[in-house]
Amino acid sequence: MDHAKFLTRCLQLANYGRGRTSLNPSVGAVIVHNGKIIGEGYHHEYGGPHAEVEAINSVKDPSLLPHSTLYCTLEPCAHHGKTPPCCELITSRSIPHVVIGCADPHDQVDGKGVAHMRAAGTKVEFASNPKTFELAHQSFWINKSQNRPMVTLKWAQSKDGFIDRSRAVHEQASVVSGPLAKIWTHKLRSEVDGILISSRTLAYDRPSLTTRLWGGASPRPVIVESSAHPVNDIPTINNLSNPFIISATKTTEFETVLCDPHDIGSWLPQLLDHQIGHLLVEGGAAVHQSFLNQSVFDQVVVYRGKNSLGGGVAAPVVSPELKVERMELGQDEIYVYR
Ligand code: AOF
Ligand code: ZN
Repeated sequence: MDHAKFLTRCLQLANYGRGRTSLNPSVGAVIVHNGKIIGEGYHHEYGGPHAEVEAINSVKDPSLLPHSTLYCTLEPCAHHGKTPPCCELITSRSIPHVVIGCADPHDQVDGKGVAHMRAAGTKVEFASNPKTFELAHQSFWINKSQNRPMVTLKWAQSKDGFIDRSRAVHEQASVVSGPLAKIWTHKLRSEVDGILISSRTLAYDRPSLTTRLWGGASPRPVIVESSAHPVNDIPTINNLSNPFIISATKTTEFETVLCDPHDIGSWLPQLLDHQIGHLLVEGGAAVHQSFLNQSVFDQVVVYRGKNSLGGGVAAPVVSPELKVERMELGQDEIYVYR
């Protein structure tokens, strides 16, 4: 059977939900009869129907279900959460064969979906490469296993390793990477739930932190406030939609986590309570370096531009032990470290 082909289609479908489902996983499912896809679905939003429900409901001729195979990226759920258990829907519709990308680490599922289906006589198989599917659901796995958001660090550096020249706050930032890298960043933003910068970067770069060059919702801005750059003194805070402040003191009307901002482990898990399952950190260099030093990151995306700056703010240092993938994007190179 073409398990790989249909599971790949499930991954494509899962990608449509990415950035919209946290803290739930972004799952895709297809239903196949006689080698043809007769139903497809994905989890669209937190609290909404699961992928399997969408796929089953999309089948035009339900009499084919007892002769079909259901493929899905994640083990069908076994619990009553915001929606009823998918494994019971599958057995009630007499679907005889299910192929799963990877298990669900949620403690109320974790093998119970598979056990229910097998007990009902359903043939249940797993993909030969579950790691691929765990990676597709990486933020969900990290949320469940480490009780914190997934963290992606991202910056652009010049050919000679600087993220900016040294400059005054009113001067424009140096342009380090090209226009395609900017679009790629907005795509990345559309896939996450929160975007973090320091109040220093807010003052110096005046970013809007949106997905305006790509589709999808903009992530929630998270500002780490330092006493040298109080948020109240930075007028561009008002350009951000519903910012969330990490600070030692409550200095604004915005929602604030009171903590020691330098101790990342003390406040990061609290972002889960605000539906931030995947956090993109966009700088500056000191914030990136703290995440690196405290080993709180899952992925690092570095753009390397074609021009040199000859000096300025040095780029953070990534451990040479991490695994790296290299891509080219227009005039820039992209390195993804894990
Ligand atoms: C599936 N298919 O498409 C997704 C699943 O509160 P609920 O009912 O939405 O349940 C959320 C949990 O269900 C979530 O934590 C995860 O274990 C599982 N997500 N399961 O069978 C899906 N999104
Ligand atoms: Zn489900």
